[in-house]
Amino acid sequence: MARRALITGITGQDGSYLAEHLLREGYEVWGLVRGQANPRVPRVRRLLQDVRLVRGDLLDQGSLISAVEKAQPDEVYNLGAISFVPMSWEQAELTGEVTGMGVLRVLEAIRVCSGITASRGSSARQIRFYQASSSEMFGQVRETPQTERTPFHPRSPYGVAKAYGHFLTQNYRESYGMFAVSGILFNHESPRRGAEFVTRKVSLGVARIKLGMASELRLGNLEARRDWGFAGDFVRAMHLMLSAAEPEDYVIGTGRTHSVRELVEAAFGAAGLDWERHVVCDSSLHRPAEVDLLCADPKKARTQLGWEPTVSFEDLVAMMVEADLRLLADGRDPEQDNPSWP
Ligand code: NDP
Ligand code: GDR
Repeated sequence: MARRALITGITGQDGSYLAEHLLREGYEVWGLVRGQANPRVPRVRRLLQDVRLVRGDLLDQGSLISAVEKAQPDEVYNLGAISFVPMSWEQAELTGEVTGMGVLRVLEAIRVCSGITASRGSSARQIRFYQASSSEMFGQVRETPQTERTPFHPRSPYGVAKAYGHFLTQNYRESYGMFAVSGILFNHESPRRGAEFVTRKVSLGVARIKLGMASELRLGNLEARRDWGFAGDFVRAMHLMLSAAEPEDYVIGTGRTHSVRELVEAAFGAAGLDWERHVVCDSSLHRPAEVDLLCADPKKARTQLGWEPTVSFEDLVAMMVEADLRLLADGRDPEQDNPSWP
């Protein structure tokens, strides 16, 4: 029998790459989709044809129990979240409910469906659980690079909600003996990245300027530094964590850090443009509290899981710029369509 995986956040960047990876590994893949007429659902149905969809919402406990009962998964990957950091100041309560309490609801759905209680631990056929934790939990970093042991100091309601989900996952592992792990993933990008995140905003901006559709690109803090990797590499790490002999948390990143300014230089350079003629710094895009520097130490993942990133920062930026040039040149809508979906 094929192993079965249930993915929340199937309509997002990571959900699509993870689904493709698990299908290649021979899994039966289920994806949780929400809403009455979610515009991203037809795209998933069209492009990830072998994925089975089940309705549910991270805000609704009963729907998650029903989804687990229906999919009967061996593995659950909780990727669903409000994931855009600036939105978490505007809708802090909703972010807490979806990104934080949503983790509790998925864990409870697994616990209830598995018949686990405080006095009766997990059964032989355990549902393994992966939580999408984030380097945003490190926030104002206490040390560089950041490891699994670096203390958290989140700087946004999003980071705080992720820290709650992280500790809760650890707590369910310790309280109930569940195989529940968190991947502390640093920024990872691709041509499928949402247009609100800085890498995709820049690659789309470069493509629009190159094709004469725009003349400027407005950005916020150019000095922030991030450890940017390729999403396709990072989803492999999620699967490796759930395939390991013991449930443990891992930092996943490349170990290299670049500023937003360096990202901009690389992206404009990839299209043969001079960024200083087009980029406008807009202080209204600065955040109430910024995360200045993130850089992973992925040694544990390398030595225990054998995980390595394969795409460099320079190749990632070039890949995204080329994909957006093709997308816009074909007259397609970046909000609806995506060049490298299968
Ligand atoms: P996206 O923003 O692309 O996707 C978020 C997903 O969450 C979407 O599928 C969205 O579905 C779903 N979602 C939102 N609200 C709900 C809800 N109430 N119930 C069910 N699903 C919901 O994120 P990514 O793919 O980039 O990231 C995946 C996960 O990894 C997220 O949890 C993110 O916080 C985390 N993460 C991401 C990193 C990155 O660099 N990409 C780094 C570290 C962590 P819908 O279409 O219905 O809106
Ligand atoms: P981040 O990603 O907040 O790190 O969260 P984002 O790409 O939004 O910002 C990265 C850095 O770029 C700076 N920046 C801008 N950001 C955006 N979005 N738009 C701009 O115009 C702009 N100008 C400068 C930001 O200030 C910031 O310092 C991502 C998300 O995927 C989270 O869900 C995930 O947990 C973390 O990565 C790890």
